[in-house]
Amino acid sequence: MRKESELSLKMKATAIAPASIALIKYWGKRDDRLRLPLNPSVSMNLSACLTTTTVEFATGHRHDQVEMIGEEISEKEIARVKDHLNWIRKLGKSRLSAKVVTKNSFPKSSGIASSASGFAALTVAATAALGLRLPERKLSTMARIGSGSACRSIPDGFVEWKEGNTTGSSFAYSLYPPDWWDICDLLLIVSPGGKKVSSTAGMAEAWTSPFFEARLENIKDRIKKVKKALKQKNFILLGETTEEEAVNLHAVMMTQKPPLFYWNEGTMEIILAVCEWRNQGLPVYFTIDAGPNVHLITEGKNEKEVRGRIRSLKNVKDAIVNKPAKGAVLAENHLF
Ligand code: 2P0
Repeated sequence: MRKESELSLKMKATAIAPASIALIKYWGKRDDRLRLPLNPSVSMNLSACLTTTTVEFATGHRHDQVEMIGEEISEKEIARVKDHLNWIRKLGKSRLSAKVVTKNSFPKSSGIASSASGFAALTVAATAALGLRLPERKLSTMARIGSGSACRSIPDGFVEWKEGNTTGSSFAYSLYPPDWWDICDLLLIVSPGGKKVSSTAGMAEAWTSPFFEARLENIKDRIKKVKKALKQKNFILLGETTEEEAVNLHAVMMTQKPPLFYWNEGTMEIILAVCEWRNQGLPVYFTIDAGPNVHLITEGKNEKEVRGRIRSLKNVKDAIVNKPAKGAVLAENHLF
């Protein structure tokens, strides 16, 4: 049999994957290379924050090429994509170089970490292009090696990432499908541009916070509460636990060495407004990832009221409305 390098081969696939909002956050690794987390996390896939990626392996490509439509991509990011392609080539026993083209549905200014949707879409497209037919669990573990949170963008809807202690046991699975509960995530943009300290770099110093050990201890209780809230569709329990978790995460970030202050005045304006709206009887809660922008969590029936109130906030530049979404899927339309 001739080797693949001697044949004229072209193998192409496209995938779409969502970013997510973590209700229980991932912050800290037990293994940096394999991206094994120190705690389990729970998230909801976001319907309006999608990455589409086309991967083509071909004998005609002399080396890996990576392009992002409408955005700059740094050398460091390209190197990370190539590393991930190497893992996938090893799995598929291939030596072919790849062309990768990717685009996000959400603006870079939204501050959403595109590594989750990006590495989930890359994993699904690249494995399919090589003809690998992998079960969801394996796709999730592969995506995790690219970026931890990417493993949560593979399954549908509301998702739990089991921390595990080996590569095979650290994967995400669907707790409930997207139509389980009409939850709305309103992503409020207060600050354009990328963040100064990446999540990868920031979480490497999590252990320097005197509160980190306590966080890992009481996160178990919060995981139970969030899962119970999802099961019972208990919105108050979901909101209170999600908000408590976000503040706990940022208390750790702010007390790391060096400290990470992701919040700005716009973040604080929203936090105080949400507390006030709740005092007035409107069930809405906030959560915040590694940046200043704020996600408001409410039920679909209150979305209109919350959207109306957002207009009074002077620091909000844009709002992206998300519903629970399915996980990564293959798509027919290639980007090239
Ligand atoms: C989360 N974050 O659970 C939390 C909330 C940031 C704050 O997952 O180093 O970009 O690539 O595994 O996946 C960001 O972590 O980090 C993250 P790497 P990743 O959504």
